[in-house]
Amino acid sequence: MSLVKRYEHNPILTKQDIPYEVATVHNAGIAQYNGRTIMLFRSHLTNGRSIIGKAESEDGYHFKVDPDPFMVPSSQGEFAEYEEFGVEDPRISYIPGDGYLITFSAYSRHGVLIMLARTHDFQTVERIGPISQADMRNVVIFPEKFGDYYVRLDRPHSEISPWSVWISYSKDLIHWGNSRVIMKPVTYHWDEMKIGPGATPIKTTRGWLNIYHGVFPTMDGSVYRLGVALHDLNNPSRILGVSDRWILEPEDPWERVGYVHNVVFTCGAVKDNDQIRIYWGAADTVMCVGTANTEELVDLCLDHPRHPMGAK
Ligand code: BMA
Repeated sequence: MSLVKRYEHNPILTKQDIPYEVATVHNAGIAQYNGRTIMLFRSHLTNGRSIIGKAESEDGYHFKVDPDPFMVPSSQGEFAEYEEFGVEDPRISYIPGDGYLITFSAYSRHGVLIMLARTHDFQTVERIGPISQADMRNVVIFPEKFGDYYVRLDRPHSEISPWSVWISYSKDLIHWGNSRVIMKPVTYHWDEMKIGPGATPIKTTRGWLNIYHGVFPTMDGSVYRLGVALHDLNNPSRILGVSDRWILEPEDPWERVGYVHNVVFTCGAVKDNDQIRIYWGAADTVMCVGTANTEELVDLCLDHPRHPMGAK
């Protein structure tokens, strides 16, 4: 049984839809803006480095792509040194009063770190600056403040393994701290190699739903799947349950074969009545979408849990 119902016309965006030359279209951040669904997708250029494009849709399934990229690596100014090798995997969080906050991975000779940018209209975008040291990836900010604090999920990309999900706090979006690890892979489990935050967390009546990715190493390379965890509404460092089973794995031909085989990877999902529309990059090559019932995902976290910290 698949909890995520794939859209029958997947993939919804491929390089053929892009008006400029790219090799891939994947790992898109998603937001609702003025009643439309905005997609900020990553594309590899034909030199292997990544940029971020923008597409928008009235129904969440049919997207129209902007004629020009939305963000390319800065070529001048104080951040150019950190974006030289590309910008990847954006996540978007709308916080009333703050606008649309975009976290993305910036690659350079100094490693990978997280940059924060902001837009109010998806026409112009302002870089706020780096919000981590190297090496860090997959940072996603909760779309609400907790008291005086912004809260984010982190994934240090370090020598220390297995790579796990951390949480950090900030009063001003720039200086983050009080960091701690809250969720780890489970040995000989579908996510045993590494896990990382995926979509911007979605608020439900029973907790924040965190759709994350988990990786399993095989003789044929790594398999990226999606799982779900539920975080306490008032204290997101407290995990109420992590589902023992995955919710999505590579099955369709374009999920199994592509730039990187056997990958489903999400950076964004949105509420759609009682459903969640989940968007995922497939095989690092195309974008797909599917829906899942919100309450079913929450039940899964609570009814079939595994230990958040990886204990057996
Ligand atoms: C991860 C990141 C993602 C990518 C995935 C599969 O480490 O690089 O951007 O989708 O690998 O290649």
